[in-house]
Amino acid sequence: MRDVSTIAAISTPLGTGAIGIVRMTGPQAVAICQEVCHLASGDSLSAMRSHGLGYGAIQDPASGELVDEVLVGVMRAPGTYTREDIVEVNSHGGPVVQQKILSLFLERGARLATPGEFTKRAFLNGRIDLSQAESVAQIISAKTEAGLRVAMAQLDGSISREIGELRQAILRVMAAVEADIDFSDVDIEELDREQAGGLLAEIQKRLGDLIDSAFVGRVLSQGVRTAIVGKPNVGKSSLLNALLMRERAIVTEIPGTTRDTIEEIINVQGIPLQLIDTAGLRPAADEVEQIGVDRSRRAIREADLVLCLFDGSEPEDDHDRALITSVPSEKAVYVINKCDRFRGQVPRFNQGLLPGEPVIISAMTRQGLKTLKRKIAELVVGGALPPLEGPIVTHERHRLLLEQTRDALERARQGLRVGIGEELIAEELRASLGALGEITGEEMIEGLLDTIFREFCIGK
Ligand SMILES: Nc1nc2c(ncn2[C@@H]2O[C@H](COP(=O)(O)OP(=O)(O)OP(=O)(O)O)[C@@H](O)[C@H]2O)c(=O)[nH]1
Ligand SMILES: [Mg+2]
Repeated sequence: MRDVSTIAAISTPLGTGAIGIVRMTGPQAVAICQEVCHLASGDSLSAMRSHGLGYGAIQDPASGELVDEVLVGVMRAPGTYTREDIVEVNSHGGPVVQQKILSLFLERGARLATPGEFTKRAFLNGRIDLSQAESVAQIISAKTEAGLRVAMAQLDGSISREIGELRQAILRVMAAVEADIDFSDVDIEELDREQAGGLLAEIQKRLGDLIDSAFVGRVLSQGVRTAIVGKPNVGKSSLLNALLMRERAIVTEIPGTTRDTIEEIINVQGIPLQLIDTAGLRPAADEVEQIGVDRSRRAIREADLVLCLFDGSEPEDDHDRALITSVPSEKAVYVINKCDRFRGQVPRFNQGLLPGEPVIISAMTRQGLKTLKRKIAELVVGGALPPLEGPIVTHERHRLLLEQTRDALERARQGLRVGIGEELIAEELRASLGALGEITGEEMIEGLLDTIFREFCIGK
């Protein structure tokens, strides 16, 4: 059922800023705003030209009190973000001012928007499909230019178009196996079973490419979780600071300085790394340190990449050996620090213990950091990001549905090959269409929208 309420929210971040925007969408948006907004021109808000800006003031009708001087934008349906009437009030960016304007709207019948509800309406009113709506949250949270480009392409319909073409192709196969279905809306020529099987294999190949793109997509949109681990005092926090190029974490000569994990994002050759500095791994001296050590262990488990740090100016000990065995070598980068202390000589730390070639650095003098970054990029994407051509899947939800589609098509193809009944094949094909439809939102399952839009910020 169509929601005809009018909703409002503060759309700019809470806090102080030069300008703040309170936004309202729905059939009553203009009427509600008109009750509290007076244009300097003396015109009424409803007389304003669509997509124009008016200068005026917001006044509380109950007290007569002037709330703020504002610029008001009126955008009329259907050529708007939500395809409904939208009013945007640009006020001074103080939280009290914005809250007051919002309250005036709510008192007059608007409802506070839930997270992502403006975008949800854009979807429900048919302006964009679900995959495009999901890209909006991604544009907002993009961490690198490449991540932004991929999210923008998705908003522009890169995924929607690919899904549309795959859908048409599956429908052609369906027509071949299920002769009495009415496919008058699809432009199809007759296929025999063998051709249908060939077409299915082609579709599966395209699905495979899409599924493969999900790795790069995830890297770009979420970043690579990269934990820096090692025993106390090897220079983990110093390395975090050196990579960030600012003094983010406390560094001292006292072992056990870092007690909680610290997370920051850096950009390494276009790849966003979510760096996590951890508490030094050793038998903890107290409860606080123990919690820190537990968190470090969790960081190792959850990380995509682990920088295992050692102090090259000291011989290895049991803590170093324990670390080497506790990190799976596929996701480990071995780093020997403090090379300024053994300049020109071999480190005292025995490199022979390591399952892979270490990078030798000094977090203090920054020596070796470029090599370390290059090694990280190599491990994550084989050196450089692949060219971002064609649609790239960035959502885990989409990847899982694409896999479901591919599996259903595989069963259909096998069915065609061994000659099972048409109904069974048609059923698999329908399942594959259903999974594709869930990506774009043509096919809706209970609770799906709530899960998706919960991730959004309020006011978007
Ligand atoms: N000479 C030299 N000293 C370093 C280098 N990196 C770190 N240090 C020193 O080593 C000490 C420990 O550095 P931290 O970065 O706090 O070490 P950590 O691994 O974070 O230690 P915890 O948080 O206690 O686990 C400090 O005195 C740093 O100045 C380096 O490359 N060369
Ligand atoms: Mg530290």
